[in-house]
Amino acid sequence: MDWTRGHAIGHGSTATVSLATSLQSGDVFAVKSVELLQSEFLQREQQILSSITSPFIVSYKGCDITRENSKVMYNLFLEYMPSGTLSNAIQAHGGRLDEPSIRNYTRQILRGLEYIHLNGLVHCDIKSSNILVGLGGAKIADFGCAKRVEKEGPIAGTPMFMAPEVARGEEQGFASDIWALGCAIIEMASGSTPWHNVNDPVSIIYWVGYSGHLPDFPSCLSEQASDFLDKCLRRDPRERWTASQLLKHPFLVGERNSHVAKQIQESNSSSNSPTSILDQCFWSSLDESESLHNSVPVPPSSESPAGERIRGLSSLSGKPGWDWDESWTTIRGGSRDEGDTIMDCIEFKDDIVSCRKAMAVGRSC
Ligand code: 3AM
Repeated sequence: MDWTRGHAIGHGSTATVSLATSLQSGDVFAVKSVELLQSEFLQREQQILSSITSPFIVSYKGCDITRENSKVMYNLFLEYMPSGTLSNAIQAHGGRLDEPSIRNYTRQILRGLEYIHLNGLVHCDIKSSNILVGLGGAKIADFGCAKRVEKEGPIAGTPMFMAPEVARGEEQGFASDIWALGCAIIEMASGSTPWHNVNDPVSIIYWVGYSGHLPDFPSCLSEQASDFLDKCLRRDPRERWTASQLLKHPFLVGERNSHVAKQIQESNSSSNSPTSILDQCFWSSLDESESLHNSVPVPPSSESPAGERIRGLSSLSGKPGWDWDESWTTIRGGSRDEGDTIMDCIEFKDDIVSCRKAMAVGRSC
């Protein structure tokens, strides 16, 4: 397809997004572009998007390679979503959405999640800035971290949206997307990300993975909405509801179908033998300064056994790669050579210098 690039409409963590026009049809679309040499995530997104189609997923329209200003660019064509991200929509509504809007967006995101999960895919980076809004509602976008559930892969995502099992580097499956959806509901209801009072990523990962705590539930939510959130934010992934189950929750379908939810609840509690997700060895290794009773997480000391555990996250077989902007964007793993340190993957910004120091302990930088 011949096309011309228009103005830039956004900047993601891996690419710049511009408006584009097809020279043949005059159709307007969005083009996500990055230099070919750095296009691994965009190419991964292309592979996934080109294999799926749903009204709740941003549509794939093709890809090509161009030479522009002596740079070779990889371009991914997407349907144009004129209203920007859900994050933009939250800000435009004064920092929080009302419950009917939260319900509508949640239903649309869940339909997208149900579809990709049924197709064996995990998104791995659900958050309001990766949901695009158009005239017909919300669609899931940014599949740069997505993976097939059966494939062992590196941990990816955004610290404050990470499920406990992801933060601990154990697994990243369908249930991890459901936890992230719960975090996106907190964003819609409160205008803040979960754990927003914690200001460095090491503390967040530590806290999410090992504290046993849940994010604060926004007090403005109705009982039904809070119950829905509770089904998303179970620390044990086996206790979290699936996308299909959540689509039948009374918050989305209304009270008259609440008996379906009751059945789901009963079958969940009989099929799961609840086990503590807390790692006793870890807890027994905590010293006083790392006590659970701290209201603000304390990063583990580099010398402590808990510190060892956190540092261990960086040497998992699929070690995390770190990359975020000032609004805490995405950790992406897997693109680095074996010899790289975790720190090589961080885009340094003033506010994460403390993280740089903390994560660099014991590793060459
Ligand atoms: O940089 P901001 O947040 O303003 O809205 C998306 C976001 O804008 C925009 O690109 C930025 C990074 O994701 N964007 C991404 N895909 C888009 C699409 N298909 C898009 N805008 C319109 N249509």
